[in-house]
Formats: sequence, C-alpha cells, structure tokens
Amino acid sequence: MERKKLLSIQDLSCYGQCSQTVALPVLSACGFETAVLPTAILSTHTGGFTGFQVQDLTDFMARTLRHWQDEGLRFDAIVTGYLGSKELIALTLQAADTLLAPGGMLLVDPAMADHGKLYAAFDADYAAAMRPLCARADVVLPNTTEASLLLGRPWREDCGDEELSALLEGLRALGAKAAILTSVNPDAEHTGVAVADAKGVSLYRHAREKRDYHGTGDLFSAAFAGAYLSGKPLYEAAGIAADFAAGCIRNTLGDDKHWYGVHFEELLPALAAKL
Ligand code: PXL
Repeated sequence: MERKKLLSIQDLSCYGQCSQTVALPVLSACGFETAVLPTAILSTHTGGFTGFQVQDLTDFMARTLRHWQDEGLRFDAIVTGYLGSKELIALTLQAADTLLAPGGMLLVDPAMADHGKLYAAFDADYAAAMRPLCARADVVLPNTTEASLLLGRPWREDCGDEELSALLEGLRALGAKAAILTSVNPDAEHTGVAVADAKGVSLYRHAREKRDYHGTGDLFSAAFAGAYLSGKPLYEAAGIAADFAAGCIRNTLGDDKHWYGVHFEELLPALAAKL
C-alpha cells in the first residue's frame, strides 16, 4: 500500500484541543504519515483563556526548513492552520515552494478570525499577509469572516446567496483552485459549507447545533484533508468533514466543563471507516 506523507504547519496549543493537537490525531487516524511543524507553542489557545504564554518558533522553523531541504524530504500535501505572524506566513509559503513533491497539494485554512472578528493575536496586516498563501492554495478553507477579510468585503452574518457567490468567486479569482466556505448559515436551523471549484458551486447543509466550540474549524479542515487526500471528491470530502465536526459538537454538548474544545476522540474510528 502506498502511504501519503503529509505535513501539518500550525501552532501547537498545548492545552485546548485545536491546531496541531487535533490535526495530528485526525490525519493519523485517516491513515497518513503526518509530520508536524509547529509555528509557535502556546500554553493554551487564545480563545477564552487569559494569561496564555507564547513561544515563537520562527527561527526554529527557518532552521527546520533548511534541514529538511538538506535531507531531501518531500511531502504529498501540506495542510496549514493558525500560524502566528507575517514572518511565519512567509516561511509557510517557502515550505510550499521547497517541500511539496511534484503534484503535491497545498490546503490552507487561514485560521485567523471568526464571528466577524480577528483572533486576539492578529490585525489587518496579518489578514493581508495571508492573501498570497491562500492564493497559492489548491484548496482554501476560510469561514465567512476570514473570506470577507481576505477579500476586503464587510462581513455579513446572514451571508445570502449573492454574498456567498461573491466570496467564492473572489477566493478563486485570488488564485485558489478550489474554495470551501465554512460557517455558512442558510437559516436559523441549518448550517453548512459552500464548495466551489472549476466545475461550479454547491452547498452542503446540515442541522445547526445549539452552540459553537473552539477548534471545530481545525477539526473540519483536518477531516476534510483526510477525506480529500484519500481520494474523495471535493464536495463529498466537505460533507464528510462537516458531519464529523457536527458529530464532535454533539458529543460535547452537556459537558459544561469542556467549554474550550470538543470531544472528538471517540469519533475517529467512524471517520476512518468512511474513507
Ligand atoms: O482554532 C483556531 C486556533 C488555533 N490556534 C490558536 C488559537 C485558535 C483560535 O482561537 O487561539 C492559538
């Protein structure tokens, strides 16, 4: 059996169930050899904890890229999430240029904003610096807030059909070969993801859960990468990932102590069985 080799580039939030600590188990469960390149180490994620500690790893990342180039390492895909600074975004572009095998895929989740607001650590310059990475992506996976920021459009929570088409077209015009918009809420009872590639646009809708949790975007991106790189077509992979993220939320509702992320572990075997 030919195993694909993946690289996950994003921060390592030591506590809080997001970024590398969800990407690695999901991609491993999907059957991929997965290397990680942490862009920063944080004591917790930045969504709801106070006093979190951050260790920037820009210098380590630059040295690691040089080392891996010397070793001749190549990856079939690079998946990226929360990075941390403009310098780290530039290094991630460099990783895509130097470490992808011929025909290798770049999947980019800009992971910088939600619900109309940038995350605590980021500003408008960071959002602008994310544009060239998203432009280079084979698949870009922003939520509607991130897509609006990338395209310089005001964010609209209701995001009707016209705005959805404008965002998807804008992302593809930027250069991404395919785009998946998350947190699309067609009405009060439903949520979903809108998928666009050269063949057209389609919306995958499912029931909306009672509340949101941190880390579900990261789980969506990792499960999408697992399904898509396993050979599932774009729309089917997006649906598998959306159902997985919704299942993780349902598995957490009622556990009020676990406000900072979702219980995804029990759902990994069912995800792997779909691929
Ligand atoms: O889940 C996205 C994410 C990743 N990493 C860090 C974060 C967040 C969201 O807040 O703070 C450090």
